[in-house]
Amino acid sequence: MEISILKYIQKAKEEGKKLLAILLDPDKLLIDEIEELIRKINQQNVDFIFVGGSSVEIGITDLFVKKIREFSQIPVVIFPGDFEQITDNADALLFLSLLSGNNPEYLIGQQIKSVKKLKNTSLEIIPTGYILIDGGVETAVQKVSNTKPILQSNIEKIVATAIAGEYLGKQLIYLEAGSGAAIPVNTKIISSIANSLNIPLIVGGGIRSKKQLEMAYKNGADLVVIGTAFEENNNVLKSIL
Ligand code: 1GP
Repeated sequence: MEISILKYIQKAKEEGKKLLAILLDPDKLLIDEIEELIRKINQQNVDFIFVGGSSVEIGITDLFVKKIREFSQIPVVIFPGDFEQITDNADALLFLSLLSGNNPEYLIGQQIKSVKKLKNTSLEIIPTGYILIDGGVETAVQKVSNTKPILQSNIEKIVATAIAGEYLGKQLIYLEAGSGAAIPVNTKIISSIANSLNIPLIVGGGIRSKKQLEMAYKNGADLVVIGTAFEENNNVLKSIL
């Protein structure tokens, strides 16, 4: 990619071009499955491959990224559940801070631990405010981060959290219903946040159908992340894109 990944996302937002990332979670996939999955991804209009999970064993994310690189030119972005998942072999890192939930370990603790790894990195580091929304089931991120998601009915708090993220200098806001959410982030929340923010908005968690994808875009998501639907059916992109 000639420009940075953040610039690419910002430019897409300006131009109204909607972006898609496929999440490959090393917690849920085997390394031997990667080649086949990447071939499917390469056939579709996918902008980024996100790699990360809530509790990936040390060293595994790096192996996944290297394997993905063997088969794809699509930029790889680390979406880590903890600092150990960070690998220089990717293009960029979503430097997440879990703004919902009030657990200092995920607000700033993990970020401090990551500094040693990042000092001489070639990774593009993208400051990202991460907001966990109730998706109707207890998700891995909720368990691992030991935080409570914000209820979807509490739009005011969700919007204020996103705006506070922008004021703090985050370059992206990631609205997360959690992997495998039963209920994706509702369109009213997406539109309320999109109307209040100047920075790009990522939406993920529980998006499984063409209609849900289109509604997320239509209401202001700049980038949508799909993981579980693709894991469950590797041909899903054909029907939803
Ligand atoms: C999870 O937002 C991502 O962190 C994607 O969610 O797996 O439900 O698509 P799904």
